[in-house]
Amino acid sequence: MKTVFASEMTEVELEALLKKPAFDTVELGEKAKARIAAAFGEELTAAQVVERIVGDVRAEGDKALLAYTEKIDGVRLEAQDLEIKESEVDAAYRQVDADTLNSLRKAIQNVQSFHAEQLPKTWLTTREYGSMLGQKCIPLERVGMYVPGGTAAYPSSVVMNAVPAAVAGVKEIIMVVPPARDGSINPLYLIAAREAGVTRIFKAGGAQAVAALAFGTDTIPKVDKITGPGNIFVTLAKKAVYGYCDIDMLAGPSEILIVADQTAEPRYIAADMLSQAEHDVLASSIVITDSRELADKVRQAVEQQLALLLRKEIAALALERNGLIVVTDTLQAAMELANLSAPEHLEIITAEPFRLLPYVRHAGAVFLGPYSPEPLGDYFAGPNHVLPTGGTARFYSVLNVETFMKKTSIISYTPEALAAVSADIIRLAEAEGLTAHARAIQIRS
Ligand code: HSO
Ligand code: ZN
Repeated sequence: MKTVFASEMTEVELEALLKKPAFDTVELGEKAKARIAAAFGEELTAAQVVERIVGDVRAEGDKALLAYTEKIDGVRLEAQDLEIKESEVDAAYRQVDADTLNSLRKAIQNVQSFHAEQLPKTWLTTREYGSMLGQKCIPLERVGMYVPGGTAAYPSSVVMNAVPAAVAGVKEIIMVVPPARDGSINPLYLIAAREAGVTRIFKAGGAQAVAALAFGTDTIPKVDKITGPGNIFVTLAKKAVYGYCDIDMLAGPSEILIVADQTAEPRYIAADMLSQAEHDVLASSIVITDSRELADKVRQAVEQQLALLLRKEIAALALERNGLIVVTDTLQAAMELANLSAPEHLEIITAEPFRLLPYVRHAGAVFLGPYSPEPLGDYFAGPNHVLPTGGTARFYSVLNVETFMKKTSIISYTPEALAAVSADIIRLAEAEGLTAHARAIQIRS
């Protein structure tokens, strides 16, 4: 993990350190390359793999989906095995202990009540001569949520995707999840799905599952929007199907950036950095502080705590690659650099964190004060943990209820209201050379 002094660096150097590489420039690991070569019989880039899979599933539906599930996930299924049955979900409940179920239900409650506050209102106002204008908020009818398998299997993400959709009023919430090599699905996934309001679950993963949701197959229904994070293949597939359906965002590896001053507890900062580093070898953990002393203590604390972790290899590699401590002259300068990075999670652990809140311009979620650690938001507080990464917090929002809704405008004029504006409309229509438009107004006068 590097420590740098902002005052000794040029803006360009700081930018290079803090800005994240684009989601599609991620280099495939040797293992992934070997798996591609084995599955396709030739070396292909991630983009080429996705193009092939999406094209095949679009053209051949279930047949291609099942073929890729066998080829890539190593699981041989028939079309009738794709959907998880109610009895399988019932069985999952017998595999999970009561305390875990209880904690999950409390978390869902919190996520529900937070998202209920976000419900947008349909409105109608009266204007001149009794005309009315308004906006109707309508839930999407059917959405698909992608849930990753492998080491990134998070039942909490099922909750974070499904609950806002359910609160929005989406009738059909379809979940896709890649099966493990033995064809099984993590029981907590199934329980989280039922508890959070998922209506159907299919065993399918990767780009093939995204394509199946976007275009529909005989078994998997076509959805209006696909949400949820996944690996590079899933992300590229979402980008490829955008326009056939909507998508939430293009997500990359997890990130945390902590702005702290000398009053912060270094052990807390180290723990929070590690909480993101353990997600992925590509995760990034950054501290920006105006205290050189704190910077040194954080570094020591990270080393001490790293050894205790189950996933220490992953966390160590992530910190080696993307761990960073930046020392600035002032906290204001620290906030400027935080905005430059536009992190997924921004923690502010200073004497008066709320004083820095007005400086936040780009961040997925902000955690204020020493008792608001990032995992509180990952699991429990209520706000969503599906957040923009890779600097995309400049333009994407956190997943929310409106992600699952659309808006339709409402216009209703009376004869008097239309008469009062007819001349203006006719003039504008004629200026565009659209006489039929002009006539549609004239004919009513
Ligand atoms: N921090 C992750 C979400 C997560 N953490 C799920 C634990 N489980 C991305 O926001
Ligand atoms: Zn997390």
